[in-house]
Amino acid sequence: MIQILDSTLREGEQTPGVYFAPEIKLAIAQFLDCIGIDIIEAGNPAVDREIAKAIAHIAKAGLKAKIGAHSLCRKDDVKKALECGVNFLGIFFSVSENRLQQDYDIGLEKAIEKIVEVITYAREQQENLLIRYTPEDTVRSPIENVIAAAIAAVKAGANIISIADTTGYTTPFVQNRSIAYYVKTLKEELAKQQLYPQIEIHCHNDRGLALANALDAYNAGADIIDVSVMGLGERSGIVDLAELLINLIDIVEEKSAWNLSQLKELYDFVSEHSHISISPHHPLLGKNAFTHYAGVHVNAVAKDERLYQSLNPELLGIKSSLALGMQSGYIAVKLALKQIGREELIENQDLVMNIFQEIKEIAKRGTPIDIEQELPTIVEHCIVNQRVTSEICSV
Ligand code: HCA
Ligand code: CU
Repeated sequence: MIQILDSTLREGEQTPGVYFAPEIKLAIAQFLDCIGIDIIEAGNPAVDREIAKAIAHIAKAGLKAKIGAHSLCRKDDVKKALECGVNFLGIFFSVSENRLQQDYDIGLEKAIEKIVEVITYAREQQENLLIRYTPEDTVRSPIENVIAAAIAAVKAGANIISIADTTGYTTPFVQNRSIAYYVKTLKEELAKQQLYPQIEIHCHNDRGLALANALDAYNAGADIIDVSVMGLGERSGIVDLAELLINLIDIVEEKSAWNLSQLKELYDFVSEHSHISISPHHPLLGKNAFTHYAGVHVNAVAKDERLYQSLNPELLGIKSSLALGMQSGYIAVKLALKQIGREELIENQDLVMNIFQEIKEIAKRGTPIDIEQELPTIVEHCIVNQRVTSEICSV
């Protein structure tokens, strides 16, 4: 069964401007646990003392999920991470030629020595620790370097190797540039050495392909997929948790693995505390995700929602809705009147037509018309107008 690692608290907090206070982090972790997330990457304790404390707090909260810390490939940092009481540790160190030369100024051999030294140290500290090694920027690194580093890391005690598409470079179907190629090659090469670590993937969204790449990797046999709430993360972020789960439930065998009904509350909570709004057309959780608007659509869904919905919003505890505006048909006005409890007006054809015309005029301001807030006023206005018109006519 595929496992999900959520990194809202680590990668997500690397979104410019985002800061989650420790109690907010704990609440997010509790939501994630409730949804059925397997691993919660809670932060890098070396960044700040407060982050270390928040991780320790989450690690003690008695959640079912594994709680992870992120760490540079340094013994000191690993020590700090383990002091937080985590049962998962992610260590990253790139073996790309550019990084080795321009940043670290060492050769591959030295790099591998360092990786082995730090992983061995972590393993010595904690026998049952899940250790992940990530050759950062994996997919722009020579595959031979990645294989050599991965073999050495697993021999030193790593349980998981993560393929990081750090810059959102991969693209499905392109030979040697797809994440699937990395998943398959790494699995094959490690198996040749009788090594069978789990393979994780971490896809950035720079080209808008994070989700497509994650599904490509799943198809190629990845064991763990990294996500974050709202896809938060550096630059364009990573795979969006809700978008991944809704796609996986159609293809994984154990369909009841995740409790999707918690997603809406979690997304609203993270949106509020990250001060980043959820775009109206965000799949599943955007305001418009289950809202029908144009006349033809509304007429059809009034008979059966499935005519314009392939997803059931009830899975998320959401109800589908209706929007009013320039594209609306006459039927939408009747349905909206029902919605605000003015069903008795539906028989008044002239009034409904007037409301319909007024809605079209208001729509020209170019912002949504709120049915609950605005329609009652529009209705009253049209009733008054109708009365005045009929009085003038009767004089
Ligand atoms: C980072 C980079 C990282 C690391 C992923 C990992 C990436 O922000 O430190 O350690 O598995 O995208 O490569 O997020
Ligand atoms: Cu990343």
